[in-house]
Amino acid sequence: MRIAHLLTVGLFLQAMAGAAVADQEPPLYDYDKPTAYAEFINLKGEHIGRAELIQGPHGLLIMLELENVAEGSGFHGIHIHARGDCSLPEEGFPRAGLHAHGTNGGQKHGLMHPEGPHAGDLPSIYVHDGILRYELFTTFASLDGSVGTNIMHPTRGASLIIHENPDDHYTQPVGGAGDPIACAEIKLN
Ligand SMILES: [Cu+2]
Repeated sequence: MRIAHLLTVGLFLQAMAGAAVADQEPPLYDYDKPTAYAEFINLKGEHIGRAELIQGPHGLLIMLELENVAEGSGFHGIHIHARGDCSLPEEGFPRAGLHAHGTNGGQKHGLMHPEGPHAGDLPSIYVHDGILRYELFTTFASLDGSVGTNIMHPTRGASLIIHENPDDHYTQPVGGAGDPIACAEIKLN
């Protein structure tokens, strides 16, 4: 009887503690910074996934979730390009522009180039059987100019481009990454 009573009190206290934690749980990020999203399409114009972009106090987090990116597995270059225009997919997104760069970014392409990098340069991604789940982080670009270059040009916008080959982070103009295979216009929430 007594043990049962203690158990009941214990469960009740546990429930109260759980409720209190839930009530007081702070938001994931308790600062006022912009967020954005980007829907990827392939060269056929088909939707293949999404990126969530969150501006933090030290840089930009880019969370990628994609399927049917490419046949098989391998590394692919990915960059922030200087125009938010993924039209003409069958022509390789010619309106997405060059890599985003700015006064505080380098003038040459490549994370490993002494005169680089462009603000839009990023580490390459590895796609496994066409699928990608990955988080990228950059201090060279931001959604508001608070860290590195503001990629969200008021009229041109910006896009994320995935290339057919890996980026060697040095060769001009795109690190040998080849043609684009997917594009996503970055849109502020
Ligand atoms: Cu690129």
